[in-house]
Amino acid sequence: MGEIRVGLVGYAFMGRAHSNAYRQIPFYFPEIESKPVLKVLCGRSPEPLAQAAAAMGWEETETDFEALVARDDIDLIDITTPNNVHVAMAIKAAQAGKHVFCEKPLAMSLAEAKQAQEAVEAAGVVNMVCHNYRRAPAVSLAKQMIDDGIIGEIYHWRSQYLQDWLVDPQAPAVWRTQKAIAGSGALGDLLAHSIDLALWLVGDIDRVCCDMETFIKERPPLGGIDATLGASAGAGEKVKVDVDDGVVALVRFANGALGTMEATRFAPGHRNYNFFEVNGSRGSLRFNLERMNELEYYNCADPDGQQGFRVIQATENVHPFMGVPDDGGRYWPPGHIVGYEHTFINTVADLLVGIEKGESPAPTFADAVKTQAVLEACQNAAEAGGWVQVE
Ligand code: SOE
Repeated sequence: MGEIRVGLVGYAFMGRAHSNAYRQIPFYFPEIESKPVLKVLCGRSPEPLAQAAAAMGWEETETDFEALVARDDIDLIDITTPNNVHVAMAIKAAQAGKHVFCEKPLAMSLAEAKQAQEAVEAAGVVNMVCHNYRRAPAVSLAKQMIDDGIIGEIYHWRSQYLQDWLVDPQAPAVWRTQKAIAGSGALGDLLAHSIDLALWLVGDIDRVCCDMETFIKERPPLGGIDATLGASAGAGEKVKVDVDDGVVALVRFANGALGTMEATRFAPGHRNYNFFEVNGSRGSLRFNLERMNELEYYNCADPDGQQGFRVIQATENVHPFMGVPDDGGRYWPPGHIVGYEHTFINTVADLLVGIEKGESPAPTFADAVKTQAVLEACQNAAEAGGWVQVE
């Protein structure tokens, strides 16, 4: 039985989600031979870093990323930092021969994403980007049903990724509102998820038309880990917001399907409404993260008078990530639902198996370059106005 010794960079929201996922693997995926070892937690500030490492069960801490990637007792570097350092870290990790797992979006630009892809492929290391929603059981079920032709030829993709955490003008500036750190706003943070799912479920995207807006152009500075934001702002001064608050896009897929997408942090009442619907010649599928265990399915072949969207609760042993050889269920018996954290556990499980096999699980860095190409086309279309071809 091997070990996969992990060096995790970052210990905020995604750092916690990834740490929990590694810890849960032996519990829910006992069949995975290589056990993840929470070896080193890396961050900038020694005191909060030490507290996080103790709380989450990391063996050691490191404030020097270069020292981390130089260690010969680390097999996997997991990057959960803000977006502007993803690629620099991924390249250094790959060049040091480490497998690389990186939070979305992979990069700040298409050119940068390609550099990351080149580095991991040249180094021959396993690489993956954490688009966790693919591995919500109901979403993976949608993928199976689409691939099995259950809804036939696809005509439409329709997605909405709606949050509301910035609609208050007094909500302070954070790194996700700063272009120099995040690269973009709702576009790279939320639409990236929808684009990844659209590419996976429907296929390549040929061209886009897009518009976006920054509704609130300056915000109060924040303390804490975002204290650097607005550091230059004097007392009472505000921090400029230079990323999009909301984005809408029209999409034409290479296979002829039509798509509409939107993502915003200004949809009061929607906390994390990651929704998509796919319409095909034989039926439709519909998913909403706020009802994560359910996939809605409309079958055109249902008898007249009995047609309607049915709700599949994706908690049976036959559903993706829910069954194991015995009848107890991977997590729980049927009907005992799972949550947001399980999308990360499932993702990390596939990553570890990929490392065991020497095969990069999707979405790989190459897949993420395609997402980055659509993001960049959206940015260009919003600036230029009109349709832009996806590189
Ligand atoms: C904030 O919008 C955020 O944490 C995103 O960064 C994540 O990718 C998304 O899964 C939840 O919301």
